[in-house]
This record gives sequence, structure tokens and C-alpha cells, in this order.
Amino acid sequence: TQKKKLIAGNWKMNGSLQANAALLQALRDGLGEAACAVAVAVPAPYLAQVQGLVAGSAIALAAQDVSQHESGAFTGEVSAAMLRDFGTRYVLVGHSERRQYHGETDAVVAAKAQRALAAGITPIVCVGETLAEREAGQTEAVVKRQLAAVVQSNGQCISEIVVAYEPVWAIGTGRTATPEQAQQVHAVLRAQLAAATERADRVSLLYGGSMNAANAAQLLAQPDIDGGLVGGASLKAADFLQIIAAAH
Ligand code: G2H
Repeated sequence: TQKKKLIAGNWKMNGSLQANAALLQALRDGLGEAACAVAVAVPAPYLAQVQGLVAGSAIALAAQDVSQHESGAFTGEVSAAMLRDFGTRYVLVGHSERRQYHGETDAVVAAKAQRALAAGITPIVCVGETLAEREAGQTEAVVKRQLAAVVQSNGQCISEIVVAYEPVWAIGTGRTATPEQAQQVHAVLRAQLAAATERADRVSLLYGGSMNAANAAQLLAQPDIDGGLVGGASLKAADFLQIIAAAH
């Protein structure tokens, strides 16, 4: 498919007013005419700051999580409408760290994706198997189950989402899936989407998990890898810019 690739940085729980300003300045200076779409997923308190820092640039604002609820007595939660207020274009849902450490189930992730879509924000739905699941031969079953929940509750809107395949064993470990391993799972996800919508080819399927300047080009060359979700390497402007340059 010939759609624009998407490179999204996931800062996780990193950053400060000062560090964010320096990073965005370096990204803006180095970006030039990026051929791909670029986004940064920032901690919620910095949405307003980063909205200003990316204004007038090709960099889109993303959040790392959204509440499954619309509004009300949910202390500590941030709603999709609040994200929208700050010009948020994308939001990660179901990142494995949310699933692992915050008990997010497939149903919760599906509800979050629905809230985002209803607010006009593109959910980046994260799926991926653990090492134990891969070794037990359950990789395909796990990612299909995770995506099925989102497909079922979002109907025809499903062509509006972005999916990120992030094998849990590759996250922050320096262990990357091989391009072939990643492509194999991406093809499964594409087929699953194609069964649900005629516009499955429009859905961007990102790879995530220790993507870096050295391995990005090979991963992004795979037919069903439409971009990357980049953690650690998105915190260093030079690395992130090299990954962006590899996406064309
Ligand atoms: C996976 C990825 C970004 P990293 O979590 O979401 O992080 O690139 O550090 O493995």
C-alpha cells in the first residue's frame, strides 16, 4: 500500500518542561520535508506545552492513554474531550504497560478506542504477545483476540484506527522482532481487518518494540509495516530523526 508511513514517538513517563522544549526544537530543526507522518505521545500534563511546541510544524500531538468513560466521578482520569481540547490527534490505547501494570482488559481497551473515535481522535490500538505466549505458539491467537474486541465494538469505524503490534518481549529490552517475525503478525492483523472492512488497506499497522535507527529501515520495508511506535529512541532527537528518515 502506498499510504504515508507514520512514525509515532512514545515518551512514556519521561520529560520535563525544559527537556520537551529542547527535544521539539531539535526535531523541528531536523525534520525538513519529512515524507512520513510524525507524532509524539506525551505525558498528559505536557499536552498544552507540546501543543504549542508543535504548532505550525508537521508533528502531530498524541496522548498515551484516555479514559473509557465520558466524564464524571473518575478521579485522576483524562477524558477524550479533554485531549481534544488540546489538539490531540492520536491516543495510544492498550499499550502493554497499561495492560500489564494497570489491569486493562480487552474490553476496556475497546471502550477507550470507542471514546477516542467519538471525540475525533485516532486511537493507536496496541496489541502484542508476551514471551511465554510466543513460546507456547499462541502469538496469532493472542493478537487476534486483542484486536477482535476493538473490531467488534467499533463496527465500520474500524478503518479509522491505527494498530501497533508490539511484542511484549521486545519492549525496552533491546530485543527486536525480526522483520519477518513482525511482517508475519502484521499480515495476520491485516487479514483480520480485511474481514471486517473493505478499507483494511487504509489502516496503518505500526511495529513497536526496540525500534531504533539501526533496525528501522528493514522493518519499515516490510509490505504490511506502515510505520513505527518508538519508545526509548524517540527521546533522542538524532535517533528519532533517523527513524523518520528511514520511513518513506
Ligand atoms: C514499546 C516501545 C514504544 P521501546 O513500548 O511504545 O518502546 O521502543 O522503548 O521498546
